[in-house]
Amino acid sequence: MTQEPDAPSFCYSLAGGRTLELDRRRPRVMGIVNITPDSFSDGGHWLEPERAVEHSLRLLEEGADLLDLGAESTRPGGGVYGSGALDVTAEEELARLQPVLERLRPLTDRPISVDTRKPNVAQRALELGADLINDVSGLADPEMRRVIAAHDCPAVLMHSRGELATMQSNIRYRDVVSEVTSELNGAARRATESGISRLILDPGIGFGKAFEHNLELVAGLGRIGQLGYPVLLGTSRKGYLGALTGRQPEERIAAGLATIARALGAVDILRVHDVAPTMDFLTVWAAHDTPREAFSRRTFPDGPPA
Ligand code: HH2
Repeated sequence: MTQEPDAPSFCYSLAGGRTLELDRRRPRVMGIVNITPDSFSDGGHWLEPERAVEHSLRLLEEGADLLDLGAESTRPGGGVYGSGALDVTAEEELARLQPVLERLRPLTDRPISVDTRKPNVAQRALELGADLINDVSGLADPEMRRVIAAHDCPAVLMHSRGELATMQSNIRYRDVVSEVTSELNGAARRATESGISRLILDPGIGFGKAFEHNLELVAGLGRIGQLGYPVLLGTSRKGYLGALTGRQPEERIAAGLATIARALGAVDILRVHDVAPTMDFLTVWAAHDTPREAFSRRTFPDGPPA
C-alpha cells in the first residue's frame, strides 16, 4: 500500500443517512454474510437468523467496515460448481434476509449492503434499513436501476457476462482487462443515465472468467480505477485460488491475502469471508509506512516496543 498523496478518496452518502468513506490508501473491508443453504464456501452455516446475526456481529467485532448480506448463492454454473446455484424466488430470498436485517439493523451503525439481483428484494431491503445494494448482474435490469435511483443509494456494479447457469462455459476474451473495463464503463453510463450517481465497480472475479482472466484482472485492477469510481474486489476463497493451491475453500485464506497484496493501491473495498486475518494483513502492511513515533499509546500503552 504505497502512500500516494494523490490516491483517490470518495465520501458516499448512503440510503440510511450514514456515510461510506473510502480511501484507496487503506481499503475498507466488507464482511460476507451468506444466509443461504448452498453458498460455495459456507452454505448452511448462517441460515438460521440468530446464527447469521451472531456471525455478522463477530465480523464487525473483528473490524469489518461494512457487511454484505446475501440470501441467494450466485455461484456460476458451467465450471467448478457444476450446474451452479439453484434459482431462488424473491419470496424465499426475502424470507431468509428479512429476519436478519430486522435484527441486525438496530445493532450497528456500520453500513449494510445487500447482495441481490432482484429489484423487489432490493426495494424491501432498503425499506428495512439497508444502506447500499450489491448487484452481481451489473444493474442490467432497468427496474433494479429505478429502485436504486429512487432510494438515492450507492450500488456495487459487478461485471459478468451471460447467465449465471452457463457463464463458465465458452468464455472468450481477447484482452480481458480492456474488455471488462469497457463493459463496466458502458454499464456505469447506463446506471448514471438512470439516475444512480454513486457507483462502485467490480470486475466480477469468477463470474464468466477463466482461470487466467482472474489473475489478469487482479493485476490490472488499476485500469478499472481509472474510470473514476471506487473499485471493489471479491477474490475471497474463490475457485481459481483452489486451482492454484489445491486447497478447500476455507483453507484459502493465505491465497486470498496474496490477491489483496497484488491489488493494494488499486482497490477501495475488499469483499472477504475472513475478516480477522484481512485486518491483520492490512494493519501490518500499513505499519511499514507509519513512522514508529506515530504509533499511539492506545496501540502500545507502554510505548512502542524496542
Ligand atoms: N462474489 C460472490 C457473491 N457476490 N458480489 C460482488 N460484488 N463481487 C463478488 O466477487 C461476489 C459478489 C460469490 O461469493 P459468495 O457470496 O461467498 O458465494 P455464493 O454466491 O455461493 O453465496
